[in-house]
Amino acid sequence: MAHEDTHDGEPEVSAPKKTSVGFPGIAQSMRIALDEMGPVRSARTLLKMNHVDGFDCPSCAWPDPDPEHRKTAEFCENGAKAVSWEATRKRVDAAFFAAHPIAELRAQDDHWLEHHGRLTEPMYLAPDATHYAPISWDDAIGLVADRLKALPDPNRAVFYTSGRASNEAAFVYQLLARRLGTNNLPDCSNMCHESSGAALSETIGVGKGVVTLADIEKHAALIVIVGQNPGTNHPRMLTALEKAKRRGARIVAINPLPEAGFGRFRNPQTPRGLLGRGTVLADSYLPVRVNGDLALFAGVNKALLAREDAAPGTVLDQDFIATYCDGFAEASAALRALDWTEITGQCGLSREQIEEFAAQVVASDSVVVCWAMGLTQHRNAVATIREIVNFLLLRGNVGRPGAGPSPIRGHSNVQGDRTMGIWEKMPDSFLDALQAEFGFDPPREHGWDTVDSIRAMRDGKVDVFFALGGNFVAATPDTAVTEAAMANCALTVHVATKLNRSHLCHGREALILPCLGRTERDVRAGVEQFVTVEDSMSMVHASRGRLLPGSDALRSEIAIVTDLGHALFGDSDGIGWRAMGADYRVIRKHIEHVVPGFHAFEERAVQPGGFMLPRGPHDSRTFKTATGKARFTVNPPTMVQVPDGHLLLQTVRSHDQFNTTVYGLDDRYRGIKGGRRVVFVNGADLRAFGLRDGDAVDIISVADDGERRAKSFRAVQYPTPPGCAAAYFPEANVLVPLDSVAETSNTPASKSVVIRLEATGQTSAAGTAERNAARMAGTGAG
Ligand SMILES: Nc1nc2c(c(=O)[nH]1)N[C@H]1C(S)=C(S)[C@@H](COP(=O)(O)OP(=O)(O)OC[C@H]3O[C@@H](n4cnc5c(=O)[nH]c(N)nc54)[C@H](O)[C@@H]3O)O[C@H]1N2
Ligand SMILES: Nc1nc2c(c(=O)[nH]1)N[C@H]1C(S)=C(S)[C@@H](COP(=O)(O)OP(=O)(O)OC[C@H]3O[C@@H](n4cnc5c(=O)[nH]c(N)nc54)[C@H](O)[C@@H]3O)O[C@H]1N2
Ligand SMILES: [Mo]
Repeated sequence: MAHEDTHDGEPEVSAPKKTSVGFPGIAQSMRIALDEMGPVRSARTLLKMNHVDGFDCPSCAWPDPDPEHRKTAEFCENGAKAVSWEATRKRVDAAFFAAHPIAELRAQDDHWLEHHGRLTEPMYLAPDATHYAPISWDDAIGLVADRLKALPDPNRAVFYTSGRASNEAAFVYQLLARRLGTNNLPDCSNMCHESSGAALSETIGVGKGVVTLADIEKHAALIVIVGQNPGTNHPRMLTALEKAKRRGARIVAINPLPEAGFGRFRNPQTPRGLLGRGTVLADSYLPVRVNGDLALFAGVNKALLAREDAAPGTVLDQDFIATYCDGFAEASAALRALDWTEITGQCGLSREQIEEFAAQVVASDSVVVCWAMGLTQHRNAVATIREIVNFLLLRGNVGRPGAGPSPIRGHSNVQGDRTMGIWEKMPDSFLDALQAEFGFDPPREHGWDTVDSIRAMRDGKVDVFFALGGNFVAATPDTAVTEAAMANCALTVHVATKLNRSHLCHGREALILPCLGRTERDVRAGVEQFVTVEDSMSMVHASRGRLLPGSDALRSEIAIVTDLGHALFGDSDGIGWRAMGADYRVIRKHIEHVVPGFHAFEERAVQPGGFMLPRGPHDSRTFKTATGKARFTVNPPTMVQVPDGHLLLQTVRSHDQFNTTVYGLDDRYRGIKGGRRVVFVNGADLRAFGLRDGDAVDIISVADDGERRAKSFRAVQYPTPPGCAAAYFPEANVLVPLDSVAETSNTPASKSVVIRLEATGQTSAAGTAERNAARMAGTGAG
């Protein structure tokens, strides 16, 4: 990786890859590790990843194998990148901030900002100042407390959370917000799996997945992977899929892009994988049109019903439907009435392809459906996921081994944060428990989620924006609107490990509070502490950092939040903020009392592998829905209308990024090297626009409230269905209208952006200069 040339430039393009991992993956992550950490630290750190006595990988939320089955290095290319990035020896210290005015930093791209290294001490930006300057911890915490105390209404504060916060940090953080008197707790999940949570709570009574790693590895006969790119975003899932394949399971991938992870997998953990040809993972691949999954699943369900009609008693699980479900009559009638041309027209697949998929389903005793952002970030996302629940219920594929819905979560502890109460609308049962434990009245009125927080900030309803991690302005839609919304706040505060754009799009005053990362030793009152996390499959376990902290001044997120709690409320409220900050066991005791499923938390957290939270639908076919049954629902297929001459753009991650953290400028599997401003388009569409592969284009999104432009992209001819396009997030976020959201979940529809392309008549290299100029001018085009 050429760190000297860190600016996004003219990319080199080659054919997409059909094989994942193997030696190139290891070589790539070792390059980054050596560059960031040097050899000794690299070896020490990477060997402790995902070990029973080590730290939880801060990358994705994929579960760890049983303790007995973990490899010496439970290694994954992108996990290694995430760890190296955090454990880097580079530093962004007071001298760095003195040398670089904010205006100059804002002109840099996201890769440049983060690659300068770890933040080392608290920094303060005074009103009208041009530079951040050092501030002591006491003054920083005192300042935040003063501003919060001065609020005329606690709802003028917003507390954002990114999904890397531990259970303990999340618990004290939500406690602080609610003790202050607000439920304004937006989080990254609002932009991520909120649609899954909404659909699953309504239909099966829990907002998260119910499938375990063993279901995938050992039991499922058919694994459907829809709207997910596991080779890049959950690389360890490929190992699980390989195990499933070797015992005879079948895999169907549904995706507008033929991602490398569906092809030949060369497992870096086995000689077979490294030296042999590897294992082909997906048996079939359905190139669905972007946003066409609702129609596709409605079609499969219709086909299953037709097969049952042709041979009654052979296709549906009638006993399961009769005993455990309701709504079947209405849902099946609606599906039977659907028109095939409507279905095939929407999803872009033929009736034969859909019938063939239905045949595979009927031939499989148990089916798991895994999905991620390809489903959740559309306007019809909740309806699509509800239709997938219909699909599973039809054949009783919930509540038995190898079957069920499996939303694959993103951030390593995003699921745990929700369990701990990070949600703007926690149910009364949780708030009652909080009240009983701490003796104050938590607010009951729902707070703002991410999109509503941005609207409130834009409209001048927020004075203090506080973020526990994340990169709010880069991760959220409508970059220009969000940046202006942040500037509208009186105070913006970021608890962070690395410098990012959100620290530079600040309120009138701003603070950066540098914290420990997962990899680092956390000692409080002379005693080494650990924290806990919950993975995508409801396993809760301990995580212990091993490295010396990046600077002596770093504090844990828990210490920062509990110090703020003490500064706000002192000892008078009896909550004992200081005691929680001094000994995390105190926090775990409170969690045990407040959150269901956490009995004997302390003991169970440290047992090898941790413990599993109860999953009613899977364990006992218990469905805590409005009717106490699993619910079939009616979801008429609809999709975003795309006018002639326009495409539907989805925004994706490259192989070299973690959300807004850009490790490098390559996307190896998709054949892109050295640049991120690319837009992937079907060849026929390019020709229809009079464009050729390699042309420089602007991307213009069109919405009811007007047009938005992202400048200077390179058009790349790519095997995606006609009418579809893809570009990288966060560069493309400027195109996503704030008001374009999923129904019910309010998740930004960042994978359903209606766009057109405009040739700029220049090479994309010339565009780089223009783009930098645009960023300097703060037009939000960057
Ligand atoms: N290395 C790495 N790991 C990560 C992350 C990271 O950025 N880097 N991010 C983490 C986070 S927070 C999350 S949420 C997850 C995200 O994991 P993913 O959801 O895999 O991430 P995306 O890159 O958004 O990929 C979306 C996939 O859905 C497909 N897709 C897009 N639109 C549609 C559609 O309409 N229908 C179908 N069927 N498919 C569609 C895209 O082609 C792509 O393959 O990964 C987590 N893990
Ligand atoms: N267009 C588009 N937009 C999207 C998406 C998309 O697919 N397309 N995906 C959405 C999704 S799924 C998500 S989850 C969000 C992600 O949104 P966020 O969670 O807000 O963003 P991240 O990029 O994960 O945050 C990176 C920053 O977190 C900080 N950080 C890293 N580790 C730690 C830590 O241990 N503690 C603290 N306090 N800070 C830390 C670093 O300073 C780093 O700069 O983005 C969403 N936005
Ligand atoms: Mo996410």
